Amino acid sequence: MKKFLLLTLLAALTACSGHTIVVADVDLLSLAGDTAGLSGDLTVPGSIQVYVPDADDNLTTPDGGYLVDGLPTLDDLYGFGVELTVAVENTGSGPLTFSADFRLASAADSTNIYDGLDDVSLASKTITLDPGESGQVELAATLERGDANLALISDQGFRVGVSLAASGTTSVHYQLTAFRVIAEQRPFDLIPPP
Ligand SMILES: [Ca+2]
Ligand SMILES: [Ca+2]
Repeated sequence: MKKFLLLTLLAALTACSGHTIVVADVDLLSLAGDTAGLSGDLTVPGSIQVYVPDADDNLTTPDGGYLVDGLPTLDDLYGFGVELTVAVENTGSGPLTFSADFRLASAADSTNIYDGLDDVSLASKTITLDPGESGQVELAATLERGDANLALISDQGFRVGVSLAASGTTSVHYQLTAFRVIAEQRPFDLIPPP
């Protein structure tokens, strides 16, 4: 009877193994907190770069970003995805160039997820805005099974953040309006080895 139940369970899981289940679905906007710099105003007589979510009380210094942990132990992650949107308004009287660069880093990369060591850029985009003009930067990226960058994600978790760069002779208001990361696993892969 026990064997029958096990076989039934295996059959059921095998049948749905083409699907994935979400093991992490994180809305950074609700978790990062008010001090993380999710919105702000910058004056750009030249260029300025800020790092969001801020983890060391200084927006202009790179840091460890946001640590997503508490994941189930995973041998082989099936997929990872991020969606990030920054609303931008050129609030000054000169031209503005604004760019965003999303980073994924290992949980251990606690001091700088923007230096290319133990971290990677998964998506970046640049827009230009005339005085008074508004726009948005939308970033999206997915990693599928077998992608070497998935090695950054472990049972210790992973880190995420975005660097925002503004240049021109104006001022800018920015606000992150979406920041969601998803990690997926196939149900069959969650069965522990015998
Ligand atoms: Ca910082
Ligand atoms: Ca690093």
